[in-house]
Amino acid sequence: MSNYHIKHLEEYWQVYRKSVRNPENFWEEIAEEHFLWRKKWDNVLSWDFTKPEVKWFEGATLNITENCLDRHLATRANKTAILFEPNDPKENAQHITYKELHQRVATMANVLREQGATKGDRVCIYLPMIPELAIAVLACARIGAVHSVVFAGFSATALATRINDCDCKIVICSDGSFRGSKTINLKEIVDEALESCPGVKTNLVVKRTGGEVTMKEGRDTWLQPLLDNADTICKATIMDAEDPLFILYTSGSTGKPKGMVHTTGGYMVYTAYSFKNVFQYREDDVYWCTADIGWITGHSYIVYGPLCNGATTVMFEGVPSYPDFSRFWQIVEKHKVTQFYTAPTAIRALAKENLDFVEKHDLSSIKVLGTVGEPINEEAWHWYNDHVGKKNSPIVDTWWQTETGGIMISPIPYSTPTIPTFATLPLPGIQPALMDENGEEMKGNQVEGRLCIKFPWPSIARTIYGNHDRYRDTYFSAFKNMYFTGDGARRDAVGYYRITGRVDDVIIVSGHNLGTAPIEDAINEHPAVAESAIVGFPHDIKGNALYGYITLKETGEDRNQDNLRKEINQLITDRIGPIAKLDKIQFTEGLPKTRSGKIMRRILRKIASKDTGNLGDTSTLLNPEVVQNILDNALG
Ligand code: 6R9
Repeated sequence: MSNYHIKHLEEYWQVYRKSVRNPENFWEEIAEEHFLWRKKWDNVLSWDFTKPEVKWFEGATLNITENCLDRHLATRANKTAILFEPNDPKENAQHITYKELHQRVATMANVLREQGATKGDRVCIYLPMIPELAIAVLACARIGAVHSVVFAGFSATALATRINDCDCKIVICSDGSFRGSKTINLKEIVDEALESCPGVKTNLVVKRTGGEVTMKEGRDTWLQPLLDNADTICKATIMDAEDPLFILYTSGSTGKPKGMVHTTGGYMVYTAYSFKNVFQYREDDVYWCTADIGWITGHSYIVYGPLCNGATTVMFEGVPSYPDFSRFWQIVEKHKVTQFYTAPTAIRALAKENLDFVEKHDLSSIKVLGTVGEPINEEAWHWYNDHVGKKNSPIVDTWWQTETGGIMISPIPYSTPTIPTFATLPLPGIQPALMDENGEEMKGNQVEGRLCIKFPWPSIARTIYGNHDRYRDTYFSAFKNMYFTGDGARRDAVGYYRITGRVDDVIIVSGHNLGTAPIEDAINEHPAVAESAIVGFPHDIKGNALYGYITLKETGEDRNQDNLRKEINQLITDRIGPIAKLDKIQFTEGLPKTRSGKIMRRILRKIASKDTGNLGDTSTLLNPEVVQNILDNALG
């Protein structure tokens, strides 16, 4: 069908206009022709952004793994589904065919069933980037259990919070993980987390590193012996289109992480459709997304989107710098990767290294390059375009969010002209709006405002687990009848979108969303700390890094500031993870506050960014004198 695979700009516009004129018809046609449903829907869409409530394909039943696996068996049984590239280049890559993947998923699903998991139960997955991670995700989906994958770089405290928030009874983890030259004892982190998770009855452990672990009697079980004894056929549990498929946590600007809930039917249709179009995926391609499955990018564009299309999807366990900075390019050459999807922070890190690392590899297989996670700066864009794409492969700058489930604004390669730093045009079915400060939509071009979406799309998250009020307050209350993204954007003279960055207290560091509040909470736990405020400042590689302004309690005792800095960063590492560590810590006499007691982050942001020419009016502050003191002692 023509509107599944867009081939030129004219066609894009035709499809786009159709998708906006009649969204229900548009998505119904796609859902009908390209997926396997056990039963078709009674109603394509019902929605109300004030409640908010969105339902796609109501009444339909399906199992997403039948779409990712079973239906490919007739034509693609021996095609590689997952191409696993280990951390150590000396270890062999694994080509897992659709037939084998189908079997391994079924086997793991049977183990989960034996352990008592049933439809609707939450299962926490804390695994490195090894095949078992994708298999565990799909095994949950097979039996209708809701997976909650927690990125295996999160600390024990962060893991425990996520396990408890959605009340997981089963955890799947590994003994350890390999990352570059390091071996990390993940099991130890899980043990610590589970001390504060009384609800967890079963912890299934995958053996990866062979490192020493302690197994807690009655709770911890090695997975492999269970797999060896399980049946390799597993009947899929039939799910309603609106049954939850997974929960994935994302940072908010305040409070605890938000467990975004995605449902089955709409998520499947949208991720498969967007995957095929944004990457112009063709049958013999080898597609590689370097994200971790612990993030939404990995869920949608390593696992579900590619597998729904019968694609070969690469899973890489390691890091771009090991054994040296040519690792990515060596893998591209080795497996003849055709689509390569990564984050600006990785591009910037690689661009800093000797060009030789890129140039010594044959990258001619590449047809499409992608970026995601944060705004890409012009320099990084050009480096990617010149040295990886050889000016010959379009770059898709894909803007989207954990909450949106799939890519929202992106060029269609070989159709949409690309412009550095522009995500360009909305995908079919996506209706963006830019809002001004008075809550009015800004029509026409050459405008800049807050980015909202005014009509539901199939993969929008349906709620925050256990807190629908927070879902409404966060996304649907800033602007009437709109989904508010938290980002700012500009629409240029021809209608292309450029994302300008977050307009709330979320800071994106190396592509990871970090809320300021949880980091400040961690810092404030330190007995010497009175108060703290975190802001982002531009960083060559990470995009943003964190700058902390910290006031200490007046105890009369003189603490060594370097030791304090170390202790504070250790606290952050323990509570959240090393990704949230502060690059700079300035001890201050006070924090600038408004008369209502709110910290004026705007001023702190400017000082951290060395943009001190115009701090704006500080005279209305409660304590204007602290500003000069902070300026005098600002860190270079
Ligand atoms: C997919 C993902 C979402 C936030 C989002 C925005 C930023 C993502 C971007 C981008 C500019 C892009 N973001 N892609 N900003 N250009 N191409 O990253 O999800 O981790 O939830 O982050 O990331 O600020 O609001 P998530």
